[in-house]
Amino acid sequence: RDGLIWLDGEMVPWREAKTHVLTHTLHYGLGCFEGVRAYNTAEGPAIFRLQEHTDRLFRSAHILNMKMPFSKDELNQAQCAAVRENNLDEAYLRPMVFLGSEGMGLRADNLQVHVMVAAWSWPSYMSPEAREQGIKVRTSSYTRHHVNITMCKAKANGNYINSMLALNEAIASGCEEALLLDNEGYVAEGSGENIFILRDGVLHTPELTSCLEGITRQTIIDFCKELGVPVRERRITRDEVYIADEAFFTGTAAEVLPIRELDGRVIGAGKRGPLTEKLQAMYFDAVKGKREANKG
Ligand code: AKG
Repeated sequence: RDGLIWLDGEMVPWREAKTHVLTHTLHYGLGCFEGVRAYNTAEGPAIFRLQEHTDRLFRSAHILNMKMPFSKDELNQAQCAAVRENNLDEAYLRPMVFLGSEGMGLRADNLQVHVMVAAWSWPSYMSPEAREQGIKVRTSSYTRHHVNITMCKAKANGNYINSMLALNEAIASGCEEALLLDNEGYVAEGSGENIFILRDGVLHTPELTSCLEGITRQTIIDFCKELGVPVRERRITRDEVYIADEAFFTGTAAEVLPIRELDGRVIGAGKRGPLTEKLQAMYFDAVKGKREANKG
């Protein structure tokens, strides 16, 4: 790949944006990141909800006790520069905060904190067919984060080990995504997505206990307020997903993704439902700058 990556305040060629094999985060996983998207709008590429993503990255670093060596403004500018200087119209951005290679062992107080922002073209996480027809999901045999094991309010690198175990298990069993339950057995989220279910005109989503404070999740809640669709944040059981009228995942990478089947049970009509379709359309209008929601 060619292009430039923002690393610790400078743009460096893609191939030279390297880190040492003794990088602390590579060994122990303490670090945090964001997934951000830029969409092409009438005024050129615009980063969707840039400030919200930067704010969450700083909250994650605070939770993990990593002292950010840059300001929020600098991080915003770095993300804009990563899109602009790589001449991208549409891009996926990956800011990441990680610890240096000054020492091994679990003590992290004397290690340098590094920050990088990469941007590349990642048009869709799922096929256009999946966006329309929905995906097949299985309930994972792995449990989602307990609030006092990994910190769910941080988008921490290490949290994604659990996600990858679950996703790879789901793929190995012929599904496209995993649904993870929390340590009490209630629905938490997908491997990298929040979940919503519609039942009798009310949209339900798990409360923010064992799932990420998703920025796309919040965007969907805001759209529902506009549409007059009631949203309840509460505990959901897996069998409620089986009997939902519609179900979908949300995330920066996955965008708005219908779920057509969970554990072999067809959900609703077994394809994208009308509310999912409406919210998907609102989402794509918003990210493409046709709606107020695009603050990027
Ligand atoms: C995103 O939605 O951007 C995420 O960070 C989820 C993880 C991934 O799919 O890379």
